[in-house]
Amino acid sequence: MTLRRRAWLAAVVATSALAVVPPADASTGSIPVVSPTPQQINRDADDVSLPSSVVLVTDGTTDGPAKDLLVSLLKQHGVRKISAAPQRGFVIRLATSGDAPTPAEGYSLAVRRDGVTINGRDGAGQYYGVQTLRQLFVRSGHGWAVSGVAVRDWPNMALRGSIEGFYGPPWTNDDRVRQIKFLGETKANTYIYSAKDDAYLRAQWRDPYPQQELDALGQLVRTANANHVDFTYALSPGVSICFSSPQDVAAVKAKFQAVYDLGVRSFSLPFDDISYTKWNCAGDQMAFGAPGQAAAGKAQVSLLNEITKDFVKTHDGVRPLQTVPTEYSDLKDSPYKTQLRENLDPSVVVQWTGTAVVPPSVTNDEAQQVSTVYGRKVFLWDNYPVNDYEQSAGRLLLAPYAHREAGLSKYLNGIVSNPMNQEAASEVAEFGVADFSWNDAGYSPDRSWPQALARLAGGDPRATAALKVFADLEHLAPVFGPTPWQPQAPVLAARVADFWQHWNAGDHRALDKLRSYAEQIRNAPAVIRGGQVQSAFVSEAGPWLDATALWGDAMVTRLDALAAATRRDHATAQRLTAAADALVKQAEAVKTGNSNRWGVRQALVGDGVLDAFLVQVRAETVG
Ligand code: LTM
Repeated sequence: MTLRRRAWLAAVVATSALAVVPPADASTGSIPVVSPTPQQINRDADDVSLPSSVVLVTDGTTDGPAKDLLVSLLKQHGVRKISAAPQRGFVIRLATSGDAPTPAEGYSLAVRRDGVTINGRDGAGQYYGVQTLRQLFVRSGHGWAVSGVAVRDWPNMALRGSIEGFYGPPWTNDDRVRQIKFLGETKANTYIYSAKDDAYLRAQWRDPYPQQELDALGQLVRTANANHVDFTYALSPGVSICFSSPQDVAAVKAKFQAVYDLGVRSFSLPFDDISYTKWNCAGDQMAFGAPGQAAAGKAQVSLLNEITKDFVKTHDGVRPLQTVPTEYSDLKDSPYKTQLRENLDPSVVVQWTGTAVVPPSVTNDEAQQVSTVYGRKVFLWDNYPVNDYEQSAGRLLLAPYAHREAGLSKYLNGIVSNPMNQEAASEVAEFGVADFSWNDAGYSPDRSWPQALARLAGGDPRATAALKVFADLEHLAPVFGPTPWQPQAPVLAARVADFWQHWNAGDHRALDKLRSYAEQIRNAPAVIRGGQVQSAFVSEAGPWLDATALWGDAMVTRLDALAAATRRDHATAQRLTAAADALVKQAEAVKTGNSNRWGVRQALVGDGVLDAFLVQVRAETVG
């Protein structure tokens, strides 16, 4: 075993109970970690040294963003000269080819002694082949080598990514640029721009954009195109539209045209969270009948079909229109859904959130049922890790993406995650969404989640370990009801249970063991802040990190008080108990800042587990 692998294994064993796939190791010939999990990856040969001079062979089919990414990766890995002229040497080929796997966006990648060949089914396939190559570089002496693997890979779902669809402060454009680059890196191809509190998308949907806003949108669209991400423009006119008004239909088209001119080629008309049992104008009653579910279905279908006929199909390169129906979170058939099933243009893509707005799981059986109800495969709007509802107030949602059944790709044409108002923190769950939607059969939350944390930590092992401790304390995933779909702090809860079991059996060595984990909690924020962790995450998580340091300190102090009481040093036990009480007060006083729809709240950390444990230890100490 190499020193590097031994050090890595030691770090994993010390910090996590989860199974993790080890990084590439040149000497053992193991298969490197590639995310999303490839469909097929084989170790074909030894690692191949990357020389400082390479030949790059391209042709008319070579994709621009794929080539740009490739060139920058080669430069980052010590290549100083890239020549185009056909000659001998280390040759890298990048093109569209019939040798690539057949599914759209598929690619093959082969590493040989004399070079690397990336064949894409299309431009996106080439780009994803290069994203895989990015993960194949391994250190070799003072230089770099490429893992000797052969990959054949393709996505199981056509649409993968995120929908900025939450209430509360929308992301900044810097957040969006970071998000779009993240999506490209994780082979996700969809960003839906649908922030609820962006006035131009919903409350004032008819208003044209001022030039400054258009310029900012244009920058995002260019970033998306450079990262193979479809910037999907989602206009929500349902709050005030008069469906039968030619002026309102023209206003929708004008809004779409303005962003089409910026390069947008993907559009959505969401109708979620509106009243569909009243009309916004008298004309709709004449055109569609008395207000009600069926009439609402008719009116929405008429707009969606008109925009498909007279915008989507008349504009070059525009992808099928998307919508979110007003009934988006159940399986029951209804007069509304009947209208959509029977009359909606078959090309229109319909979104669905599962059996609830925030479902505890998504199964094949449910997805099959809903695809029957809507008469088409559906596109999952997954309300995780969004934190804009009451039960999520005060929380960062950092648990793995889980409880989605392998096999969903048969019934879903895609998944987009609705993230938190905190962009960088959302990337933890979104990483899993990208992994699952690429290869649902090969997905494992236990493998994907540590990879997401390691990525956030910039590959820094100490910071990754600290992030695991921190994320465990932000693990609770709520639903709209009282029972969360993922529990709070499972690692801490298991350690606490183990502690009491031993303590109650008279084994006082348990205290030291738990104290060292309490120290990890106390120290995690400083390690995260001092390591290579993405700076946007560190700033978004600021209040939760502050609170974690205080809760960790309180836990260490409480355990020290218990130790003092056990050796009958009551004065010390009392002093430390008072000190821990003060730390708990300070921890409870840390607020989130006004970053969500729910405003300023307590920044919750391990709630229900850590605080409850501290109460129990206090009782054990002072009687
Ligand atoms: O989920 C949908 C389709 N619509 C809204 C979202 O905008 C919101 O972020 C989530 C979570 O609160 N709930 C919704 O109903």
